[in-house]
Amino acid sequence: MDLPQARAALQRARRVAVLTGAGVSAESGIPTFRDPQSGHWARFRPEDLASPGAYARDPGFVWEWYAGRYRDVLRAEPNRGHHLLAELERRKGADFFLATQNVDGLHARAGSGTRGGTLVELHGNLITGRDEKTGEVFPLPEPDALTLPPLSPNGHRLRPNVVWFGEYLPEAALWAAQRAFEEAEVALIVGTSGVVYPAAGLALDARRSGAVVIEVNPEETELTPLLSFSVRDVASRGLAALLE
Ligand code: BJW
Repeated sequence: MDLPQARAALQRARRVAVLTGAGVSAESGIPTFRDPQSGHWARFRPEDLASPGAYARDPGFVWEWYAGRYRDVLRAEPNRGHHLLAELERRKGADFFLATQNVDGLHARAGSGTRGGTLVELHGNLITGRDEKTGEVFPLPEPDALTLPPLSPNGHRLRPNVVWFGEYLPEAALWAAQRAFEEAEVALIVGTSGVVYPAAGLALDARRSGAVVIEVNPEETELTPLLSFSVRDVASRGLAALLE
């Protein structure tokens, strides 16, 4: 498959499913996880921060990291890649499904999920916290008013409302995504290294069900050999090449 064929398949498709990862937000200035220079995991070990064990050992340290990232994402703006995906949703309507692994809320701020299709956050988000005892989700106070650890209106401690290693993804979101990727005619896999499961498995579900699966990523990934076609470019330009 070549670029004109990939573009034509996307244009023709009624049902489109998209999986995004940290690379989509790189052009908004948000670090990815696994970039060897600027990625989060270049500075920290995942098990020291993004795991239930780390939080149990040192909730203050873990909260400091999440509060800093919360501040950073509120200062960031959605980029052209986010906006192009919102535009694709407008074109496809109810048959458009976007599953993001990102916790930065930038797809929602670009309008995804409000143009007739569906947006799900597979790994939660940075702008809410979850009551440690009841599981209820609450918006976090503005960064300037945030004291750590934040407390829920019930007086219990809030934990970051994200999915750590070894934790289950939100069930309804994952099921809806699995169904959308199995039913999609075209799936786009944008800005993810494709190493974290079950999210990465969505690309494989779609491929197994016969979809055309197109990757947009400046680098080769673990998924590349299994997909139909790869646009080797950053999200903004790669998506523009497919959509415009
Ligand atoms: C650009 C770009 C530009 C740069 N434009 N692109 C099956 C097989 C093997 C392991 C497992 C398995 N099933 C489950 C597991 C275990 C584990 C896992 O997958 N481990 C692997 C790493 C080995 N998964 C889990 O634990 C999951 N839970 C689960 O499976 O529950 C069931 C269970 C329960 C109990 C026991 C066992 C199973 C949960 C995973 C949660 C992941 N959480 C994190 C942190 C979220 C909170 C936070 O933000 O702090 O999610 S980890 C981190 O990785 C984050 C991301 O969402 C996720 C994916 O990363 P992403 O987005 O792909 O970023 P990068 O940095 O990896 O890649 C960026 C890409 O962008 C690169 O390719 C660049 O080239 C590209 N790029 N600039 C476009 N401008």
